Amino acid sequence: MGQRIVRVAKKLSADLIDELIHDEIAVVRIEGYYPAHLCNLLSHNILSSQDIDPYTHEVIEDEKLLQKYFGVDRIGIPFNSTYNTANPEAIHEYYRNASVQIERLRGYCEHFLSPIDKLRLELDELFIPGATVAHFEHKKMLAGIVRISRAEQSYLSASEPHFDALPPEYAQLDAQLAANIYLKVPDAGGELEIWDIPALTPLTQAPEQWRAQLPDPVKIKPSQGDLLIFNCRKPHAIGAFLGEDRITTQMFIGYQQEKSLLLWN
Ligand SMILES: O=C(O)CCC(=O)C(=O)O
Repeated sequence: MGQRIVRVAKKLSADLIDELIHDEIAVVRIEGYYPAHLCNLLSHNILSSQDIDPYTHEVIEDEKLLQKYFGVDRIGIPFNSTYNTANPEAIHEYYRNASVQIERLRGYCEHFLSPIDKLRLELDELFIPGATVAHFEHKKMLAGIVRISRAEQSYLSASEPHFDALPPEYAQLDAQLAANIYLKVPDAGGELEIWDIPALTPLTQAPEQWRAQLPDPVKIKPSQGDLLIFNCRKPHAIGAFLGEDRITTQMFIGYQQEKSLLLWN
């Protein structure tokens, strides 16, 4: 397994998006997508925020959908945190928070173009028939969450791979990608690890000790300002790291044939 599935480019293009969607490559890396001085401004404002909460991923265990914490914190509510909760308010809170978080991220950028807004515009300009913030239940979704990982807990994300796949009751997607822009990166470790096996279908139960059963992963060490877009239905993990916090801003990109790309968290 080599670096064949990682395409490195200076700019995003329609061809790169097509190659990702059709699983010809698993990862696109756009180097220096967002300038270092704006990454620093954003990171500073993010770390001063009062709105940081734990980020959980949905996993299936014994046919039950559970939320698991992998040592990543967040600003903004991910839709997946509303899937399996006894709290009927959770979904309403998600929708209420969506526009608040979009504006909050813009506020952190102090009115420079945010990395998520830049990506939203480029996806819309490049991809025929465009890209739009999703509305799975006739309400606009969030697009642009902040994810913060700290060195002390980074082993949690590293220990087991996970995958992200929207349940089909919200939208029947033909492919799901994740876009991450790296605002702050640790010196040692913190690679994105991705396993180039066929994309998993939504609601698949990942085996226990999954990492031990998978082939060697492809490892990509992002630099500050890089954009990585990858097929997030393939197992992936964040390598453990030392030193500084690791901060990204992230959104999912859903593909349905002949329709606009759907953007959400
Ligand atoms: O932070 C990363 O490198 C990957 C984040 C991730 O797991 C995702 O976007 O699904």
